[in-house]
Amino acid sequence: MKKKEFNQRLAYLITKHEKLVNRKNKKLKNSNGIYERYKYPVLTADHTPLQWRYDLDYNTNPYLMERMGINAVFNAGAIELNNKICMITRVEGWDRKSFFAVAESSNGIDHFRFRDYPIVMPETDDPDVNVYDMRLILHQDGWIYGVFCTERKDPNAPPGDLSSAIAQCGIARTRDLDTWERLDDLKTASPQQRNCVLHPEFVNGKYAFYTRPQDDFIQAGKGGGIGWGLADKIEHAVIKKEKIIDERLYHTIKESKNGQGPAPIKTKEGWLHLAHGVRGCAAGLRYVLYMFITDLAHPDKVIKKPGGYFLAPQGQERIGDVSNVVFSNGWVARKDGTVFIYYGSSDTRMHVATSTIDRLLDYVKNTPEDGLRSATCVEQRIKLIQKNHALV
Ligand code: M1P
Repeated sequence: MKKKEFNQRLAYLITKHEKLVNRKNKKLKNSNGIYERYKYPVLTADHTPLQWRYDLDYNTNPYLMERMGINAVFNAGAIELNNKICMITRVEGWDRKSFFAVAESSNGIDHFRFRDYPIVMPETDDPDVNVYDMRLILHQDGWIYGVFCTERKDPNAPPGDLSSAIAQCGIARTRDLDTWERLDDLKTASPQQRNCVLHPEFVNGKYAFYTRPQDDFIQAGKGGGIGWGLADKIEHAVIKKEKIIDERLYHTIKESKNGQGPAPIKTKEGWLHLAHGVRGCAAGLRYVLYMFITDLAHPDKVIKKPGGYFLAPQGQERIGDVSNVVFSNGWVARKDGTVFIYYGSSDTRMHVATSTIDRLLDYVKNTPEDGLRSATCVEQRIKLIQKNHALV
């Protein structure tokens, strides 16, 4: 490629990238009353800076090739910091390795821009092979914690098995999202842990964790459910006793597995939780989001759990690297009561939905629980229909 052509292509790439990052998002009109969805994803692989993907030097990359492409940007933790909504995204390179990177926006629905460099996450003595799905928690102790999944090859996998992995909960802390102090991984009795989340407040003077014990990397086995346990300290966190507070259930949206989403939001009426539920079907696993609320004084006690899903993949959200998936590990409640719900779709991109604390409380308090049987569900629906017929 001639230098002139190189420069023209580079100018085109820069303009295209800036246009994408500066694109205004549009609230969709067909809301279900619980939240609003938006027309465009808030982050995609194409939002990552060109400097991360291209070698921009004509001498070493005369064809202006994408040297180190990005495959996907998804499953982001979120926090409000210095009047900005910050997401720590799971960025996955063409080489299938995930890493963390901060993207920020002033309004939370568009103009998300990545900081110049990805996060350099320190390792423990047992290096991570892959890290992903960070939950961001501003804890009562003053630190911002990043709690994430760290994955390593299963040392006991039979020869030839290059897929078996061990997932555990990595813990790191920061003040600015740039510089991180890595702590020991969480210790529990479970062979596999994913979707672990630190509760934002001390409980009985201890650090409290939501966990997801599993027998196997993919399958819950005899395990599964959203677990709960306390650790005396965060520096070398150990959970000696783990109990299930939200179990998997037959013929529900969380039949195969489930997991806590972001850290719960504190409200006057309890802790609002967002989680994901998984069921198997002929098309594979289907991931949807659901909500529940726990007691203010006892965050491990579920007081209301609406039946069914809160948000399921729709339209283009249904298609991606791992199709039929929505997954959330980040949301932000603003002082004015607005809630930004961030969710990844099909392990490919990030979206936002907006709601308010009042609406979400109404949803969790007044949506009937899962009837668990067709007959009970029809009863619930007939009650609603009769009530409506009396009105109109
Ligand atoms: O591929 C779907 C999701 O699978 C995992 O979630 P879970 O542990 O509940 O099965 C995670 O790897 C998640 O990142 C991914 O979106």
